[in-house]
Amino acid sequence: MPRIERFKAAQALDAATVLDRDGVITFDRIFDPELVARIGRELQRQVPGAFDEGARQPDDYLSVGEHRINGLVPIGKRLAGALDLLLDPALEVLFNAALGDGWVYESFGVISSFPGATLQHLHSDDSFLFEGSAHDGKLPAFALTIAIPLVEVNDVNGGTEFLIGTHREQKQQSYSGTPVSGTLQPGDCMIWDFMIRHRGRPNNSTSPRPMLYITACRSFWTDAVNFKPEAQKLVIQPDLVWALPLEKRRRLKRFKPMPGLRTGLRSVSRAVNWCAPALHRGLMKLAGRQGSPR
Ligand SMILES: O=C(O)CCC(=O)C(=O)O
Repeated sequence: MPRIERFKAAQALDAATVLDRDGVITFDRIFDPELVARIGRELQRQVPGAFDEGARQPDDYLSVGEHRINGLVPIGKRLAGALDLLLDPALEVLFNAALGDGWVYESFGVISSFPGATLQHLHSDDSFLFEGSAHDGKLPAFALTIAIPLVEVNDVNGGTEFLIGTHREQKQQSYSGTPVSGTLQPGDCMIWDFMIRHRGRPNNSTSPRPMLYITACRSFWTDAVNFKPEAQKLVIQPDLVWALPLEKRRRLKRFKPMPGLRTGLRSVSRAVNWCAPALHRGLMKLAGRQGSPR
């Protein structure tokens, strides 16, 4: 009977080999559960809709099944701990091996199933690159999904189940084989190849089942399937990024700055420069600023 293999942080290279073979792996206790709990409390304050179906939904939220949502979450100062998760050394080793040295983060958000969520349809996280060609089902990983549970995930509140190995199969109408899943504790994380066929299981508990939901990918690829073209997929408070050493910052190079006074002023300045360059030059002179070289 296939199963989802579990690894410790120190086994990240072995995890990469199995991820390539099976399409999904679990890391046990890779993160400090107390840090994950703190992030969960802050997320509940900022995005109540990820914890209560009746509350305000996350930005750019998508319904991904009955009583099941997926939404983007900006990383501000109070969620800065999320960067410690993203930049964890074991993930760096795994993603280098699975996605190549130039890999980057593409999106950061949350996925929740609420009480009453039913079995999701079987799917891959992307449409099929090169569908109908000889390359279909033969591609190395180009994107990975990272799910970090904020509560225990078990048979009652329903984790995600996978058809092992289907990331290397051509698209089919139906699949044989028995889907497998596994329990998760806060501090664990599950990582899967975008192409593996999987689905969320029913949530038969009385509580929500939120997980941080993140995409990492090769540098040529961007997610044009799961988000609107204008979606802000990775929004971070800029000083949190600039404070990082270069080798960590490069994993976040797709980030968009959190809107604040400075970004607002910069947008107004750009608009004035575009519509009335002479006025813009005058204003910049008044403000004692040189135009910035591009
Ligand atoms: O909720 C889950 O367990 C998985 C959800 C999922 O795979 C998706 O929405 O793409």
